[in-house]
Formats: sequence, structure tokens, C-alpha cells
Amino acid sequence: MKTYSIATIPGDGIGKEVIPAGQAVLQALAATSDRYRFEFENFDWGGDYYRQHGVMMPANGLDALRHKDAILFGSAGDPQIPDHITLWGLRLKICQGFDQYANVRPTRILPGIDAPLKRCRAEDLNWVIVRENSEGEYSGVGGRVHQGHPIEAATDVTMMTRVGVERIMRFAFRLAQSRPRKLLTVVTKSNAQRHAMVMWDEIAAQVATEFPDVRWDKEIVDACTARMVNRPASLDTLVATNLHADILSDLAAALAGSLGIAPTGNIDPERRYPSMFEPIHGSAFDIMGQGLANPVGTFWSVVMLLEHLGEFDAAQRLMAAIEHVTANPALHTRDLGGQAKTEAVTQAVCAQLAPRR
Ligand code: NAD
Ligand code: K
Ligand code: MN
Repeated sequence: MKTYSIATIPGDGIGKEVIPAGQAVLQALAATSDRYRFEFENFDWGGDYYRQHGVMMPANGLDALRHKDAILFGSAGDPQIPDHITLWGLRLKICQGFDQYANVRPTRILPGIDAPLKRCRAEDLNWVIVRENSEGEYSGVGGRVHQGHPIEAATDVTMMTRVGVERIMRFAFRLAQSRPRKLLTVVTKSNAQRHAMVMWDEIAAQVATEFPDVRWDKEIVDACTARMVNRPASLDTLVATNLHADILSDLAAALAGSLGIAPTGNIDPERRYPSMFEPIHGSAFDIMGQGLANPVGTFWSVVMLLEHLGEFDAAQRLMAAIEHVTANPALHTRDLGGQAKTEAVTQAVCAQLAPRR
């Protein structure tokens, strides 16, 4: 029997509610198989850890994760700690430390979900946004000088490297090639950002020549938001910079019904390091501790984790169980207009996975 070693990092806020739920569905799957099992190690890093130790995770934290098969992550963000400390001290440390340069964000309108675009049929909205996850606007290059003085200045430099852009473009073209429509939209802002984004466009055109069977186009990021609303079926796979894709994917999630549903994988395509899977949402301070969190984004992230491990049958079964549950309005959480609690949705998915008698 194969044993997969999974690190769980619930982090803060509703991360502490949805990650145990994700763990429960993995256990429910394992209970139906004699081919694989999961071994979990939980890491209590995040805001509470910061209050005790002055850091979000220990200095040798990456070493504790390095040999795991995958990481399941909740959220970093605590109402009492500035967001840039929680984000850079935990999630970005792991993403950048393990060079998880491809952030993959699928969006679909799941069965039973009342999505806000009235003229959009479910089959019109089936996207994967590929987010460059290692540099760009979140390169960490920058600084703040003369703090508090009239001449104060601050910069966050958008840094792009040829290596970084080439590898994300190649990943995106390959992903687009693997999907039925073989269609890629390269999101840009080269009209205004005339250095980094011009290089981005040039590299896109170069890499495109390696994929003659992929149809591709370019869209300026602001126009892309309108296109997502007005012509969703004209999009399939998208590739965008760290910041642009961050914003576009929250819009995508909302268009598909709720931020609480959307999953993501922070992936090291070369598999030198473990990849990390998480719902795209944050700590949700407004609902934390009340059992109101929608766990579907975490469950779908677990589907991506299973696909990454090569457990395609388990991934398919879990996705089917999720869709069975979203199709039932009695199992919708408050963000979807329902009244179900995290626990009830989790139990329903686990029950769906259990062997029939
Ligand atoms: P958020 O995603 O936490 O919440 C935005 C809104 O969506 C809230 O109204 C929330 O209640 C709702 N929501 C989010 N997830 C939900 C779920 N699963 N079920 C039901 N409703 C859900 O974004 P925010 O409020 O901007 O950020 C809160 C904190 O989370 C901040 O500290 C931020 O930095 C952090 N954050 C972390 C990550 C991450 O760890 N990857 C991502 C985004 C935000
Ligand atoms: K998250
Ligand atoms: Mn985000």
C-alpha cells in the first residue's frame, strides 16, 4: 500500500475550519481504497505562532516540509497582525522557498450554484488561470526610505526574468494544449508597463512558436475583466502576472458563484519540491469561528492535490462527490445563499465517498 505524506498548515481564521474538513475527505477516500493511505503532519504556524515566537514559521520550517508529498494550506492572515507580515512570513516563504512558480486556478460553475452572470450558461465558463507565482510585482524588490518625512519614498519593483517568464509561458501553453479547446489568452499591460511587460509579450510570442496547435491571443488586463463578464466563452486558459492573476482569479471565483469555492495549486512543475494546495480565499475575519466557512474551495484543492499525486481515480470520485453536494441547495453555506454549516457539507461529501451497502 502506498503511503502519501501530507503536511497540513491550517494557518489563521477559517483556515483552521476548512483544513480539518479537507483532511476528513482525504481520510474518507483512503477508507475506500487498499492502494493508498495518507499520513498527516500538522504545522501550527500562523498568527498564534507569531504572537508566541515573533515569526510566522520557524527558520528551519521549510526543512520540515521538504520531503512531504504535498502540502495542504489554509490561509495566512490575522486581524491583529499586518497583512504583509502574515503573507510574506508564511505563504510566500513556502511558495518562493520551494519555487512553486506555477499557480493554477481553475474556475467552473459547479452544478446547483447560482452564479451572478444571468446570460452565462455553466458550459460558457470553464477557465484555468495560470498565475506567475515567483516574481513580477511580488518579487520583494523595493524599499522605503525617510519614513515619516516629507521626502518619504517607497517602491515595490516589478521584476521579471527571462527564465521566469519563459517557464510560466511554457507551462501555460502546455496546459492549454492539454485542454480540449487548445486556447490561451496571454494577459498583458505592455501599453503602460513598457519594460517588463514588453519582454513578457515578446517571450509569449517566442514560446508560442513551440506550440503551433495552440490558438492564442493577447488581452490587456483591464479589458480582460470586461471580457470575463461579457464574453466568458471566448476564454479558456489564461496566463497572467503575479498581481494581475491574483485580481483576475478573485473576479473569476465571484463570477462562478463564490470565493469560497475556488481552488488553487502552487506547483513546482519540475517536482524538485512539494507543491502546495489551498483554497484561494483568505482568513475571512467576518465569519471565522462560526462554522460558516464554505469548505468546497478546500475540497476542490484536494482534488488538485490528488491529481498532482497521480491519483486520478480518487480525484474524479472526489470531484463527483463535491458536485453531488453543490447540486443540493440544502447543503449550501451562507456565501451561496444557504444555511448549511461547514460540518454538514463535509459530512455530506464524506458520506458520498463511502462505499455503498
Ligand atoms: P477573504 O478571502 O478572507 O474574505 C473575503 C470575503 O469572502 C469575506 O466576506 C469572507 O467572509 C468571504 N469568504 C472567503 N472565503 C469564504 C469561505 N470559504 N466561505 C464563505 N465565505 C468566504 O479576503 P480578505 O477579507 O481580503 O482577507 C482576510 C485576510 O486573509 C487578510 O489577512 C488577507 O491578507 C488574508 N488572505 C490570505 C490569503 C492566503 O493565505 N492565500 C488569501 C487572501 C487573503
Ligand atoms: K488561501
Ligand atoms: Mn488573492
